[in-house]
Amino acid sequence: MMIRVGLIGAGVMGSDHARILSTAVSGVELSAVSDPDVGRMAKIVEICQTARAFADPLDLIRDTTVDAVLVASPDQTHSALVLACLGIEKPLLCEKPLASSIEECLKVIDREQSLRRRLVTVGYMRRFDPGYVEMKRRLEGGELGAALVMHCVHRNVVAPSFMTAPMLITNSAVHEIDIARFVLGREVRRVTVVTPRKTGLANVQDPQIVLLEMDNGVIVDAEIFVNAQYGYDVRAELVCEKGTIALTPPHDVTVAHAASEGFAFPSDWRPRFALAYRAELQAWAEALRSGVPAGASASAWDGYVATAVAEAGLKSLASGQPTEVKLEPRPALYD
Ligand code: ISE
Repeated sequence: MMIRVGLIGAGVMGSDHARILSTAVSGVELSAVSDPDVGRMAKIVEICQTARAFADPLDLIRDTTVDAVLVASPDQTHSALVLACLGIEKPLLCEKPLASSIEECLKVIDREQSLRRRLVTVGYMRRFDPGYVEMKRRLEGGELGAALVMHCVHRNVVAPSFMTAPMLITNSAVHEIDIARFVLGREVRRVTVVTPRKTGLANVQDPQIVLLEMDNGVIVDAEIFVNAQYGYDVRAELVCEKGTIALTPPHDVTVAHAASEGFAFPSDWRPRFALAYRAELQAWAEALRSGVPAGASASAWDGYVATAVAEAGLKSLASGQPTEVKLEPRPALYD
């Protein structure tokens, strides 16, 4: 039997998820959609005719034809929708970030713990990107020795007009925070945000360098540059004792033309992480069927940690000082 998914949010990510769910993921069908914009909802129903439109997302969550919920609405709405799902014990995948504050994340964790089972998955999709998966595998294989430094680059073409300086951390750098924890298998103990000369092509402080000090001394430096103009470009190189492991920019062909040779950068994260989004949603579909969360996927705990590290980053951005990360004890549910 198909698992019926209700989608909340039909913007950039929501409509991409709808497309992937209805064309590339087995075992699920999109049965409902909710978005304040009626036109956007209609577009989803057009491409996915099994979906019924709901004006109120809470009605969608409660509807008995919805077995699981995919939350892809604006960041500040996430935690209330997640709590509404947990209130009736409905499993969900919430786009990153889980919530906008540590307190809201902890409410989700408390609620999930009281249910004694994991119903929340957070959409940190890079955990399913073949490059990062291979980086983690090679590190754990041990042939390169211990990890020492991780260099990361996160560049967007142009940021939307509502992007503020703190959002470079809460909206973009959270991916670097999550993937560094995932690949290295360690927690972040201190964050420092350094602000280089600002680009003249944006009004906010852009770029920013986010330095993460892991609890075993590994340093992660992440350049976050959301108005880089030339293309969507995510890089990572892990420097180990006996060698390095670097992502190769994914592209199908290299074109030689007009005295140069190269490949095109995508314009945003959807094509760059297409395989990751698809694998993440397929893993979620299988987890919904089996009731066992996918090993690689981010839990509510991972969502909380990313937000806690990001909050330390915000303090460092404001003060210019290194800022300690203080985490709550990890509940057994997330072991
Ligand atoms: C966006 O919200 C995403 O999640 C993308 O993956 C990220 O690269 C981008 O910087 C964010 O704004």
